[in-house]
Amino acid sequence: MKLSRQILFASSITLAAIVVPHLATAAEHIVEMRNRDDAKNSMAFQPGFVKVEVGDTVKFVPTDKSHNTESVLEVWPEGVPPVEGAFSKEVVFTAEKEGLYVLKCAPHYGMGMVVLVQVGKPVNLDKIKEYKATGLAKKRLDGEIAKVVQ
Ligand SMILES: [Cu+2]
Repeated sequence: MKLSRQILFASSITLAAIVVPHLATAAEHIVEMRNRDDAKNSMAFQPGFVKVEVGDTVKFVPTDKSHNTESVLEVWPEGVPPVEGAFSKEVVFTAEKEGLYVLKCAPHYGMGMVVLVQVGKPVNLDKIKEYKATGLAKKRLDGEIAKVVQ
C-alpha cells in the first residue's frame, strides 16, 4: 500500500512536468523606454526586438520619463488583450499566443519609438511586413523585422 502511494505521487509529479512545462521555465524579459538607446538612436526601446516563449512576460520599464508603451492596434493579433501603458509607468505584456507583436510609445512613434516582440513562431510575419509604420518607425521596425527567428 505504501509503495503504491509513492508510485502514485511520483507519477503525478511527472505528469505535472509534462502538462505545464512552460510554467516551470517562464521568463521575465525587460525592455527599457529610453531617450537614447545603446546604438544612440533617440527615443527608443532597448532592446528594440525581443524573442520570448508562450508563458513569458515582457516588462516595459520607464528608465527615462515621459514615454509609454502601448499596442499598435493595426497589427495586433486578434483575441489578445492590448497593452495600454500610462506615461512614465511600467507595464507588463504577457505572451499568451504565438506571433509578432508591435508596440509603440505614443508621442514618439513618428520619431521611431517602436518595439517588436516575437512570441514563439512568427505566424503573422506577412501581415507585419505589409504594415506601414509611421514616420521613422517604418525604418526602425524593418530593422527589427530582420531579426525575427523562423
Ligand atoms: Cu517615448
